[in-house]
Amino acid sequence: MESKPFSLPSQSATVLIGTQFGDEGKGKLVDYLSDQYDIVVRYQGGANAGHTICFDGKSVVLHLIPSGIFNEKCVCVIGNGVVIDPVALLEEIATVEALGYEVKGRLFISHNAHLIMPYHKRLDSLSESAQGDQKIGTTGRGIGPSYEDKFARKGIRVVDLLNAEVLQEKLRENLAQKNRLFTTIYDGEEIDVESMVREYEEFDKIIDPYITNTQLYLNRQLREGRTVLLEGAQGSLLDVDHGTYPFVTSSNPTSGGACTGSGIAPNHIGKVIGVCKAYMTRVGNGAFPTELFDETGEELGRVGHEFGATTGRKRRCGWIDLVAMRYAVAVNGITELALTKLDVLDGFEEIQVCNSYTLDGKEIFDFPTDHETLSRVKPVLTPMKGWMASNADARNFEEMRPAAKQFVEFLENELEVPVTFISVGPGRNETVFR
Ligand code: 2SA
Ligand code: GDP
Ligand code: MG
Repeated sequence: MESKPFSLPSQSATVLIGTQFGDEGKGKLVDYLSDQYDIVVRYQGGANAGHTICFDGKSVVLHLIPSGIFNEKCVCVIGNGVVIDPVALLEEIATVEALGYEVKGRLFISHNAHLIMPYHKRLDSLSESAQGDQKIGTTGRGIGPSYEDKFARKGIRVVDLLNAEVLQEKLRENLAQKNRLFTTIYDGEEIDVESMVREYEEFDKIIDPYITNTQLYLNRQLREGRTVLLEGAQGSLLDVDHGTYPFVTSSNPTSGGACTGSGIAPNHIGKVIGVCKAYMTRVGNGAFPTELFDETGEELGRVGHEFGATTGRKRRCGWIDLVAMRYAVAVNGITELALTKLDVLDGFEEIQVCNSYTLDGKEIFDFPTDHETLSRVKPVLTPMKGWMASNADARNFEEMRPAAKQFVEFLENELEVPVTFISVGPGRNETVFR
C-alpha cells in the first residue's frame, strides 16, 4: 500500500498584537501589511476596539471589521472569539461601502461568534455605575456581560439567527433572567421580548450571506497555501489572563487567543508581530507604573492626539515601560516588533525609558502579575537624548536621525527582539521598513 506523504502545517499565519494597553497603532499596521496577506481575521473583543486607518486624506475608525478591508484583494473574517454587536456591525458595513469598498463576498462571519444584545450594553453601564470608584472604566459596549453569558453557556450565537424558533426560545430565556436582574437589583425597567425578537430577525435577513464556518474555511485556505494575518484588539496588558486583572477586558488579546478565537491550529502560526508605541497610554482604570501626571504627560497626549477611538475618552500617558514589554514579549512569543508613533517624541529634548521598578525599596525586573503589587511599584527611569527633528521623510533606517536610531537599537537590545517596522506618522507611507 502506498503511504500518503505528510502534509506539514504552513506556518503562513501571522499574529499581530498590541504589547501595551491597546491603541498602539495596530489598525495602521494591519492596513499597511494587508497587501502581503490573503485573509485578515479579528479573533477577540468586539466594538470596544477602535482601529484607525489613515489613507487618501481620510481617517477611518474600524470597530469590528478587520483592518484589511481597504485592500481590495483581502478577504476579512470575524472569528468565533469575537462578540458581535449587530447595530455596530451594520453601521460599519454601511460606512465601508459608502467609501466605495465592496463588503459582500469579502467579509465572512463565524457561526460560533456570540452576539451582543441590548441587555449586555445596559448591564455593562449599570454594573460600572454600581461599582463607584472601583469601576473598570469599560467602553460600555456590553463586552464583559456578553462574554459572561458565553462562559455561563447562556450566550446567543450567530448560528442561532439561522433558526427563528431557537432564537426566540433563547431570547425569551435570557430576557426572563435579565429582566429579573433589572427589576430586582438595577433600574427597574424591563426589556420587551417581542420587539427584540423582531429586531434580531431583521438583522438575520441582512447578515445571512456573510455567515460561514470560518474555522473550516481558514484551515482549508491555509492548507491550500493562502496567507493569514490575525489582528489582535486591545493589548496584552488588558488580557483577562495575563493582564492587570481585574482592570482588563474580558477576552484574550495575546497571541494564544488568536488560535482559540479563530480555530486556526497553533502550528500554522509563524510570526508574531508585537506593536508598541514609543511611549505608553492607557484608557480606563488600573495600574500604570510609568504614568505621568505633569505637563510632559499632557504634551504626549496633545501631540499624540491621545483620545479613545471608540469613546473619545482622554487617554492617560506615560513613558515606555520595558518591564511590561519584556513580559509581553514572553507571553506572546513576539518574533518582531513594530514601533509606532515615534514622531510624537520628535519635540522632546529628553526621553525616558523605564527598565526596572522598585518595590518596597528593592529593584525588580519582572512584571508583577497581581494588580495590588503592580500598583505599588515605582518606575526606574533612564534618560535618553531626544533627536529634536522629524523622521517623517525617512523610509529606511539609515535615513533616520542618529538619536532616533539609538532609541530603536536600545529597545531592541533590551527586549532582544528586532524592530522591523517603525511608524513615523499615521499615514500608510509614513513607515520605515527594516
Ligand atoms: P471593555 O469595554 O469591557 O473591553 O473595557 C475593559 C477595559 O479594556 C479597555 N479597552 C480599551 N483600551 C484601549 N483601547 C480600546 N479601544 C478604544 C480605542 C477605547 C476607547 O481604540 O481608543 O475609545 O475608549 C479599548 N477597549 C477596551 C477599557 O478602557 C477598560 O480599561
Ligand atoms: P489601535 O487600536 O492599536 O489600532 O490604535 P488606535 O487607532 O486606537 O490609536 C492609534 C492612533 O495613532 C490613531 O489615531 C492612528 O491614526 C495614530 N497613529 C498610528 N501610527 C502613528 C504614528 O506613527 N504617528 C502618529 N502621529 N500617529 C499614529
Ligand atoms: Mg484603539
